[in-house]
Amino acid sequence: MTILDKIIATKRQEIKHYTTIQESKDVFPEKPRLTDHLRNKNGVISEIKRASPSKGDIHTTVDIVAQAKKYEEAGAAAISVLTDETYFKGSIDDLRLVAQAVSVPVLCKDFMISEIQIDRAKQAGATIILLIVAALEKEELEQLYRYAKAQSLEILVEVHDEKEMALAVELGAELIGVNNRNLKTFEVSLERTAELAKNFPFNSGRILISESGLHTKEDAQFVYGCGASGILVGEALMRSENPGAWIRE
Ligand code: IGP
Repeated sequence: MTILDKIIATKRQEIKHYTTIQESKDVFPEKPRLTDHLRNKNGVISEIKRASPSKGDIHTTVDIVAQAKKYEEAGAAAISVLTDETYFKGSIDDLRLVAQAVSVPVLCKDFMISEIQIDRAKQAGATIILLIVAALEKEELEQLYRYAKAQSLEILVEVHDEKEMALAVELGAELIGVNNRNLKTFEVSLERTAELAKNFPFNSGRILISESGLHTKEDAQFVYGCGASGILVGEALMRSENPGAWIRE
């Protein structure tokens, strides 16, 4: 059993207890679309990541609102919030707090397998959701994609190889993320982005985002050089004394 299988099995149990609030009094500042931003210029999707199965605790006690504001002030294109509790020590309340505090697009980073998770993400103020191709059957992927689209959410479709990329393209995904980390083995290589950029349909208006394992300015330049318009960075920002400077560079 891979770690991804384990996470999905846990998720199936967790979602049985999920409920959505019918009427919410939460107020969220208006947010632009990430797709529009990245069509015009490159950008950093900055992540709030307290812990992970591959790295253990990263920064569990972080003041997430302060961290999110640092990201926003530095010009982050979007903020990603890990909401998985069991493996990443995040929560849907983390997402809500961030979405209330900032005016940049907010990505609910979780392992989506059911529509109720999409409802919850939206109610907590997310404007983007993640769909991981490796975690879903084709029919589930299509169904969740359609569902999120109907809610006017933006959808980041995450892939790791050519076969998954072909599925994402067929789906009509505009935001396609190449995860440099293999969620089954934890192996990280920026060559994933280089490889998958070779046949990427840039000319049909698709946007390539390089995710994970980016630690330095050189790493960022390497994947931008491959054609990525966006980068998704978690650990490096969470460990940085000055995440704003990292983003500005
Ligand atoms: C960030 P990193 O190596 O910068 O901390 O990675 C982000 O790409 C990573 O958290 C991630 C992720 C995921 C986490 C990418 N896809 C899917 C959980 C589920």
